[in-house]
Amino acid sequence: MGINIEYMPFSDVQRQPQAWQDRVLGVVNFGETLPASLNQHIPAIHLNAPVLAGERIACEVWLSDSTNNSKSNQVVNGRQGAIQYRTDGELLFGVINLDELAFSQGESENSISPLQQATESAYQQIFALIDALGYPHLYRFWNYLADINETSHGLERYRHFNVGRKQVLVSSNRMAGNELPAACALGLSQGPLSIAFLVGKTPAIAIENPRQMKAYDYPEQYGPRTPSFSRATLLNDNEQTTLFISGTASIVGHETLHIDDIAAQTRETLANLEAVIKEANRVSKTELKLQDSFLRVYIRNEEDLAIAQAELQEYFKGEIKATFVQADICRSDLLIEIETTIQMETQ
Ligand code: 3EB
Repeated sequence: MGINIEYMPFSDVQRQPQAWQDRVLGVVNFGETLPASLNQHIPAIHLNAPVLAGERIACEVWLSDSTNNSKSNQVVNGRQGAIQYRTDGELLFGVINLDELAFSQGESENSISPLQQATESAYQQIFALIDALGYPHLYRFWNYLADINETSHGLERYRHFNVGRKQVLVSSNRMAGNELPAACALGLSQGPLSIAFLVGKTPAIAIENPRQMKAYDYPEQYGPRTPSFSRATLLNDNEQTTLFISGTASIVGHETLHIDDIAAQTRETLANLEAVIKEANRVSKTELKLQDSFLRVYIRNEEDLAIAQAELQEYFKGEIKATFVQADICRSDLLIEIETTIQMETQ
């Protein structure tokens, strides 16, 4: 068993042979134009965000690894409520899109915000599904919502999202221990609450970053409920180690460093990525490297692109494999956030 990740233009997904498409668990795609119809059974989230560079690899495809036939891994399609998913006997990839408007009925001054309700509904549906199907372990969650830094109902929308997410994690007993997934949470200019998730039957190991406070321990200045995610999760099987690294930014301890300085935020983010990889290697006795991995780089302001690219070129000393996407980072003083997944074969 295992998992493969491929990066390509979305239009190439449909051009792949049927046998390849049958192995796809799910798709995370960026771009301003909604692609024409995909194989309707493939779970996909399309994030309506401008791709500033790296368009040719803006679609991330998660595949069930068929090279290992120690277990039968027929990919099966499913739908439950608003969730569309695929499973392969070991992994489950799902997507859910919820329109906040559906939660705005009967709204009053002191009612729970539609975004918090939508978040609770999404996470409740996800956990009900994965617990019922027996894929209870959380590896990686992608969260996208409109206007993440705007205030409504007296609170920043990212914080409404955090309240809803944590509420459901607590009530499903997932805040105890180190069960939290790697994650990202980004703001787009419009669109529904869109969540993709990768979960499975085997427990993952939660990895924290020694340079950073655990996000779920952040002080209250960042909101009434803490952001519930691990800095990374590590998944081991016999053949393969996969490190899912959360959105990583210029935060040391709990504080944002280098306000208004894109170059310095980029360097600090790279230092944080190095630190979390080093910690994962220490824990799992692996030699995972940032070099050669595919990066997704979220940039708040398009005009910062060239400086961020220059810093990354300097660090990687050569061609970088990165998709740069314009999106709002969940703290308004963060200008850049980088996420990646690193894999290596274990002999
Ligand atoms: C941070 O380190 C930056 O709320 O799921 C990064 C990754 C961030 C995931 C989330 C937030 C999330 O706090 C923001």
